[in-house]
Amino acid sequence: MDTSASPSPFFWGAATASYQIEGAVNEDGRGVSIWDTFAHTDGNIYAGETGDIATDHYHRWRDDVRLMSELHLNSYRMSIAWSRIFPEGRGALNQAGIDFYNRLIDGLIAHNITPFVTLYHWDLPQALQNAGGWLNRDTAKWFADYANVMTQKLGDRVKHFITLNEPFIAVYNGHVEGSHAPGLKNLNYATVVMRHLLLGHGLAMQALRANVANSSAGIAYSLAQIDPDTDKDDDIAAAALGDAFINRMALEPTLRGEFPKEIAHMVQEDNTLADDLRVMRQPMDFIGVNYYRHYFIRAKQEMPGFEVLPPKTKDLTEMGWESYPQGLGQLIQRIAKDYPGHDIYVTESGAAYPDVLTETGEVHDPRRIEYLQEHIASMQKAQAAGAPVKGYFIWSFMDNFEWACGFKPRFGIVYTDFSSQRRYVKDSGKWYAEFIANGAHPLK
Ligand code: IFM
Repeated sequence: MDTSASPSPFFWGAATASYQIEGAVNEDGRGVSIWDTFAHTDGNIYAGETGDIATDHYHRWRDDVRLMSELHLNSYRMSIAWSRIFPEGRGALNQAGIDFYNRLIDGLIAHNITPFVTLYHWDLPQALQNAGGWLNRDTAKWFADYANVMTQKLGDRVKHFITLNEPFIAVYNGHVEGSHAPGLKNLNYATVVMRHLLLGHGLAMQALRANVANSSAGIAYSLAQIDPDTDKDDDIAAAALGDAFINRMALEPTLRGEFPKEIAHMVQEDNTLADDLRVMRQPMDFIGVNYYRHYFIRAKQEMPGFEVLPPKTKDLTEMGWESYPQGLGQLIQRIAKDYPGHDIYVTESGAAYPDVLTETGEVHDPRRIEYLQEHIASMQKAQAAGAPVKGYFIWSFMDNFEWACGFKPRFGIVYTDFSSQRRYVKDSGKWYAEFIANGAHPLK
């Protein structure tokens, strides 16, 4: 727990994840992850792209950190590739992996950039998938072992840890819909995988607390603003069920020690459930909000009993997602009210738009600037209303490998030319830098 007396600054940062930026998949002893396997399987990724090279951050991190500092970021959210540390997921430790992250973290600190380290951003070592992946309860224990090592190694300099990134997306995209690694498709897997991920979180938190003095830790939840399609009773009930499935399946066990009542029937009742829930509910310092989506939901007969409708507006990002800034403020206020006693970080917020690099090396992205301004304004309003928001991280620092969509959607405030690997600061990056440098005053 953070017991230091001096108040923290507001964290203005940007976020990335290991598989999306690092590349160097065969270097310095890194083991294979489920994303290597999934991306190298025909038909899984747009245009057959992979993260083999990604943004080559593994080799270019020094320049990237310098650029973050030039953009006045005071914080940076990054993730660790588990298979660089344990190539087989467990067992023999790969010191070269630790060395890489040590150098990166020292580089960030030398530039006065506070690292926020995510331990799991979806790149499970393939060897553990071969043993059942998150369907295997032991994976929770292996995750805790890995978290134990990482927090021992980094905890003298890193205080902010995020155990899991978006557990619901790992569950749904990876194990129900199959659009993400490991590509499984079974609704019955949802609560099994969630249970093991959250058990892993709880065990990892215990290790982290033992290893890191003055730690500040939490989860980055994927949270959507959800509204019923109509005011009919069955749509209202379906929206509550959708909210239980999409938002609260990860929130409630970790913050209240129970699965939401609407989906309790999907959870296997066995003699370890009560103990597992106790472990999942570890005291957390902050709740991370990754916010991108606004869903209208209506009732549906078939499982899971609700249906998410297509967006009702034409103003969509390149991902086909509605820009709905007021949803961020609504969610923040709801989280502050329903789960009091935690700081709140917007651990991801941002948008993909089809950017064009001009011949003079500029990228004019007014829609992204507008998106960011509106979302920051919405967050600031929630803060002014009393919500304890302490940081905002743009997704993403630079254009990178957007999972099944490959390199097509560009989320960065820095443009990546994937053929030369040169970086170009977009207008949105310049705007963010100026906004921070001028004191980050409330936006309208
Ligand atoms: O790129 C992802 C990130 O890895 C997790 N949150 C959503 C982003 C945009 O899809």
